[in-house]
Amino acid sequence: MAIMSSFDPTPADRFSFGLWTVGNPGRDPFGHAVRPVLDPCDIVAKLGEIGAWGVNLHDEDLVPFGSSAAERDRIVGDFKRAMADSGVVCPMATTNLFSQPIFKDGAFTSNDPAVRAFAIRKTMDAIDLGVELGASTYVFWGGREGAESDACRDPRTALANFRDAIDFLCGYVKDQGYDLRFALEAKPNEPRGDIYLSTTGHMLHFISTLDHSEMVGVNPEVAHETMAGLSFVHGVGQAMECGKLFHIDLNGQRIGRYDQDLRFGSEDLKQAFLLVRLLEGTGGGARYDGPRHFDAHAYRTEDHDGVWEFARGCMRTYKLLAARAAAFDADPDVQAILSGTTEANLVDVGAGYSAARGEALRGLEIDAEGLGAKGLGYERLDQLMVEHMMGARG
Ligand code: GCO
Ligand code: MN
Ligand code: MN
Repeated sequence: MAIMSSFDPTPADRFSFGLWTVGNPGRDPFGHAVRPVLDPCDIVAKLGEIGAWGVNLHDEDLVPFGSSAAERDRIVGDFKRAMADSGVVCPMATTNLFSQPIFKDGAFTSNDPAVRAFAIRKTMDAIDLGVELGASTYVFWGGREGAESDACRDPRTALANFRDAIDFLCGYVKDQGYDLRFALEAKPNEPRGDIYLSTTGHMLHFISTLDHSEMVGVNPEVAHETMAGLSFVHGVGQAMECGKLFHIDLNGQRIGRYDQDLRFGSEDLKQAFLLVRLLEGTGGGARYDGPRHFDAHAYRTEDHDGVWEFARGCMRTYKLLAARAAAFDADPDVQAILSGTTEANLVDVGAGYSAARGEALRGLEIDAEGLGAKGLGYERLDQLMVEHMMGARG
C-alpha cells in the first residue's frame, strides 16, 4: 500500500507525545488501571519506532516524587541514553503541580505562602530537569489553580500570586542563561470546579501583564476550549496572530463533556480539518513551526497494542488532514469563492485615522442594498470542504 505509507509519520513532522499520554494506564475516577505502567525508556524506544519526533514529560513522569539525588541522576542518565538510542528528542517539559496532596488548593495560587514556595521550588528543579533533557519550551498547566467555593479567595489575589510566580520563574530562567520559553495552558474546569485563566484569550491578556512577556506564550488544547463550547480555531488564530502560539495540545473532544483527551481527529473532524489548515498555513498566513503535541490517551478498552494504534492514528490523521487542506486550498472552485470575499480596502484603514481618510470614507459610494442582497457562496464553500475531507475531490 505505497499510497498509504506517505501518511506514515517521520521525525520531520515534529509529532510529540507526553510520557503521561501513551503511558496512561487507563485509570479513571471510577476504575483502576487496565494496562501495566510502561517504563519511560521503553516508551521512548517505541515512540522512535513509530515515527514520533519528541517526548514530553512532567518531572514526576520520570523521577518519582521524593527520589534521592542519586536515584534522580541514575533515572535521568538511563532516559538520556534511551533518547539517544531512539533519536527521540525532548522538546517540552512541565511540572506536576496537581497530584501531591499539598497542592489540593492550588500551587502558585494557594493562600498559603509555604505551598506557593514549595510549588515554585519544585518548578525550578523541574526546569533544570527539562533543560538537561534539551527542552526549549516549558508548559504551565494550572489544573489545581482554581476553586470550588470562591469564598476562599479573592480571584484578584490568585492572579497576583500566579503572576508573581511566573515573573519569578522567568527571572530564574534568565539568571541561569537557559534558552527556554514558557507556554501557559488554559482550561475552564477539571479537576477544580473552576480554574483561573480559563481560556486561551484570558491567558493572552494575562501574559501582557508579565515582567518578561516576550518569553511567555500559550499552549492551547483542543479539549479545553471545546469543553466550554468555544471555537478552538478562533483561539489558536488569536494566539498565532499575536505571535504567541508557542506549543499546542492536540486531541479530540465533544462539547460539554469532561476532558476526554481522545485520539486527534476522532471527534469533530471538520474543526480538526480547519485547525490543521490553520497550523499548516495552506489557506494563507504563516505556518506554525512548533511541535505538534498530542495530549491524548487511548480508550480504556485498549491493551498496549491499542495504545500504539492510537498514537499512530493521531499522527496519520494529522497528515491526512494536512493533505486534504492543501488540496482544498488549491481547488480553483474554492479559490473563486474566497477571492470574491477578500477584496482590498477601498480606503487604507490599516494606515490609521487621518482627516483625509475620514473624508475619503465619507465620500465612497457604497451600495448597501446591493451588498445586503448579495449571496456569498458559503454553502457551496462548506460543501466543497466536506467533499475534500471525504476524498470526493482533488
Ligand atoms: C489536563 C492537561 C494536562 C497538561 C499537562 C502538561 O487536562 O490534564 O491537559 O495534560 O497538558 O499537565 O502541562
Ligand atoms: Mn487536558
Ligand atoms: Mn494539555
